[in-house]
Amino acid sequence: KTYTFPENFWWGSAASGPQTEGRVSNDGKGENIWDHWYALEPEKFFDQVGPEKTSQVYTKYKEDVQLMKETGHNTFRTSIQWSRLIPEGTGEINQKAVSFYRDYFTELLNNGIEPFVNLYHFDMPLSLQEKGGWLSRETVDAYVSYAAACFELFGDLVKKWFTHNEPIVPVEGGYLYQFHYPNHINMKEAVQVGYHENLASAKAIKAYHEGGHDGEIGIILNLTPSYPRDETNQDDVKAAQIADAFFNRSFLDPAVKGEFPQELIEIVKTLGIMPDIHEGDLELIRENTIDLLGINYYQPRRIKAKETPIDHEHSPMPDDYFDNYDMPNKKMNPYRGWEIYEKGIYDILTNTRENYGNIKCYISENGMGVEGEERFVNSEGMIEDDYRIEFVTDHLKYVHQAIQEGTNCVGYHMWTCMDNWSWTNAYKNRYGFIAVDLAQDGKRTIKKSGRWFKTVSEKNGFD
Ligand code: BGP
Repeated sequence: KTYTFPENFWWGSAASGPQTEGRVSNDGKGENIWDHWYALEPEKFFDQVGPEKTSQVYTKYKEDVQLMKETGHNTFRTSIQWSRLIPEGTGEINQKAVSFYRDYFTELLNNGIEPFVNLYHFDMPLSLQEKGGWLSRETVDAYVSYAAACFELFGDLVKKWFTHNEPIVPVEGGYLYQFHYPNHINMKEAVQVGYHENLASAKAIKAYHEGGHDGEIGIILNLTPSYPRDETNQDDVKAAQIADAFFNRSFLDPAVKGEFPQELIEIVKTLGIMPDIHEGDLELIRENTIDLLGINYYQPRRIKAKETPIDHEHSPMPDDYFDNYDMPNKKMNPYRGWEIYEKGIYDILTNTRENYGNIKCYISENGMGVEGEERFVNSEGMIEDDYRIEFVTDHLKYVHQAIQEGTNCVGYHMWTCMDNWSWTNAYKNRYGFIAVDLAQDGKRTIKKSGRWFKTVSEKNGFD
């Protein structure tokens, strides 16, 4: 069977500024929460490799763009680091950052690679976090000014914009489950943060559309389909729906439909933790929805009904409404501890077609992190990552099927282009098409998957 994708399909990969650029204070960059947290508690971070030592894209981007070309990229996503462009979060613009991003995006365009640019990838400028970060309405205003500055400064080069990458993750990591700074556990704060991220996104979309720019703007969401343990058990089904409302629909519904899910509003009201909503906010969210949806997919969620009744006496958590179900015999990526379930990508795409007006979308992240890839190096010095080729192929087959059935999916980006620094894993798990040797000043070598991806992109599919 031949799998051929629609004409002009976007083939490429995704990365982010904080994970790739490197060097905390280089050329006027301000501190963000990751620079700060690492300096404060380095023992929290795997191998004590911090965000300053990433893949050094800041100085190596020209070489990297050539490697993207050699691996068949026609598109590539990264993010602007807010703290590089506006070191204090508000106010003065760092002209060196303007030159860097303009040169980087121009280099991509000159090599036939369209830059997709995300505005926020978990990297709150420290000075804004000190005033409350996403808890504070001031941050929403600061973010909208930052977004508008980006559209003005780079809008001639960039035609695909995204307001956030995985906005649920700062909510979960920073305010519920303690894997992002500020490391709180507080459901009321979590709700306020999520609300402000949604509001900030809608306001940036409004600014983009009103600014008369000739591109598209969207949001990138990590969608985790929630499967009930037993589809015939109403309690399991209900629990899975609530998990879906918390983790997917909390951003998907406002982004595409302009409204929050009713179940979520009811829960938040019952708990007495409604966010601070100003007059006009909800209309603004309703009227400023996305043009384009980025879908990150790694793993599904397996859910069962709670065995103990909900107890609101202690501080509430989303998990008061469902339990995670440890399904036996599931396929796992042991290095990341994530389930591999390829059909999940098809279920997400079918859902966007059936329930979200078949919104234009693309797969903005999907990939496999593996530890110790050096052991797969062959005599020519190339990592033979057949498992990654298999992982991507298996997911692409389901993407292809969804497209055949009418889903408006226009591209696929793997996470990631070249091995990069990750939030709490540092360089433990490697995800790239291209290997980075930290011991040899970040020397790059294309892996087998990178060579394979070029053939896929050239043929616009595979056999
Ligand atoms: C996504 C993030 C990426 C990236 C990826 C891999 O959630 O958008 O930034 O890090 O996951 O996850 P990890 O690096 O945690 O293994």
